Amino acid sequence: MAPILYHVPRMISSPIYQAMIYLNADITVQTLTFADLKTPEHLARNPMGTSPTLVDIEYDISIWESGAILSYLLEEYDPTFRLSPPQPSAVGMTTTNRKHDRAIFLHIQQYILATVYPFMASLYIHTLKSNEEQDIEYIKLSISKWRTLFAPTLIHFLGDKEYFLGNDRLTAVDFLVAKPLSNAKSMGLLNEFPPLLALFQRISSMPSFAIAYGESSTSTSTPSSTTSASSSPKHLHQLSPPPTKKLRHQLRNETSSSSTLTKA
Ligand SMILES: N[C@@H](CCC(=O)N[C@@H](CS)C(=O)NCC(=O)O)C(=O)O
Repeated sequence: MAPILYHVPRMISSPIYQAMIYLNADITVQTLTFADLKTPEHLARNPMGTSPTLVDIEYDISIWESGAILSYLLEEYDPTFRLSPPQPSAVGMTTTNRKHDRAIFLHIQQYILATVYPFMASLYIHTLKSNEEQDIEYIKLSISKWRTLFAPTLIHFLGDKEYFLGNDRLTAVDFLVAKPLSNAKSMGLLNEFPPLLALFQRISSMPSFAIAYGESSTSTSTPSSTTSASSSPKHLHQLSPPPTKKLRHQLRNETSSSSTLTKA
């Protein structure tokens, strides 16, 4: 039985789901609502009551930290390193560049998941409160930190490249950063940083983004629906509603262009 990724659209499970769609990974995605996260059923899987959670009954696995889930899924479903640089210890992988790329990848992954995303998510959630409940000083300070520290640091990592690891070198950290960048965009804080805006546009224009973030008419935004990260025909019938012909075509292009990237 395929592992199940418990997912809430637009949350930090979304970039993981997007990466799995890109890899055409054979996993099942169970879409939950926020309320579902606090049910006894979900709390039994994940005592924190959060998204994402990954369950693989066959191996007695129930894990619920996004960094661990992403790393685990990449190890399982990206054996040819399409979305992450190989571990330097992998057979035949000993060059200095490979060590450098792997270290940079891990560093950016951790920076996004442990530092940028929690900061951005709490600011964003705070701005959804009523005016009376908002702490204006907290908002001002956070916006200033975004402008002077977080955004410039991400731009420093990106340099003048298309993606963090290089031009034509999309990796999972580019998917990850789209989550905090989408919050920044919603708050009107992204357009002033053109390199980040351009990266966000590259990721959010992919058909897999609409599915993973629940923005497509073909998405799994229906509460508690089950779908698959794989777009292969054997799974299409599981999608509810099924992808349109156009989206199926776009997804096929995305996964086949990802194969091309692998070979580059
Ligand atoms: N450190 C966890 C945090 C997960 C987390 O807080 N997820 C949010 C969605 S982005 C959530 O489930 N919030 C619901 C809640 O905290 O009640 C991770 O990175 O997976």
